Amino acid sequence: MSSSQAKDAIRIHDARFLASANAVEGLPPPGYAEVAFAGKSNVGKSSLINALLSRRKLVRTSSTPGCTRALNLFRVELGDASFDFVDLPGYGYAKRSKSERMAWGPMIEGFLQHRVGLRCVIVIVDVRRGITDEDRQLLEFLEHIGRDALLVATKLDKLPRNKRKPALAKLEREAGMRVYGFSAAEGLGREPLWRALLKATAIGS
Ligand SMILES: Nc1nc2c(ncn2[C@@H]2O[C@H](COP(=O)(O)OP(=O)(O)OP(=O)(O)O)[C@@H](O)[C@H]2O)c(=O)[nH]1
Ligand SMILES: [Mg+2]
Repeated sequence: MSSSQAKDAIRIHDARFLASANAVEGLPPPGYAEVAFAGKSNVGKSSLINALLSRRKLVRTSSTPGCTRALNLFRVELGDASFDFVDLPGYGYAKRSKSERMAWGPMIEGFLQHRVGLRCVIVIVDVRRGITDEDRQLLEFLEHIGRDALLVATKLDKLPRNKRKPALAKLEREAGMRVYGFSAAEGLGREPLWRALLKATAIGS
């Protein structure tokens, strides 16, 4: 990393767990601009949050799908801006009841539709699996309700280096929008995603 990159790197002053709830009504009132992380179960949402925050274990992760079951709120402080990050339960988890599996569930839908502090939704897919029907439904739903979305393809480290760019380009064609490559395991893509996030929430330059 060059010295100018190091100087510009996003540094987290503080990141801490704030609250957990099973419905929007159970969350504290919005404090700062909120960024939510959504995606299929086990895709790597919680790991991505830890990587963005440079914390190894702030958010609980697991190789067993269905690890995150509630809406979990984390307060994030940069030098000159604060955010609340919301880790959402994954959708498409086969062991849940049928009604829960139908789409992404009433809890997530309620949050996405009604949470007034929400500024941006990060939709996460597995770079090896691409965009599923549910991911597409979610992106269409977000567009329909006027929410800004950023699409992230994670687990990039699972692909050989020469397959990464073509896989991201293919995903961009399929999605019709920019795709941010990421790897929580290798810390790839952290800075570009932070920049996009700051822009989408209109905080920072
Ligand atoms: N190799 C690799 N593994 C990852 C990456 N991100 C997550 N994982 C692994 O994938 C599994 C699921 O990660 P989580 O972050 O718990 O996924 P999640 O989307 O929060 O899962 P749910 O809360 O169950 O919906 C864990 O075993 C992680 O270690 C990545 O970038 N690379
Ligand atoms: Mg999780």
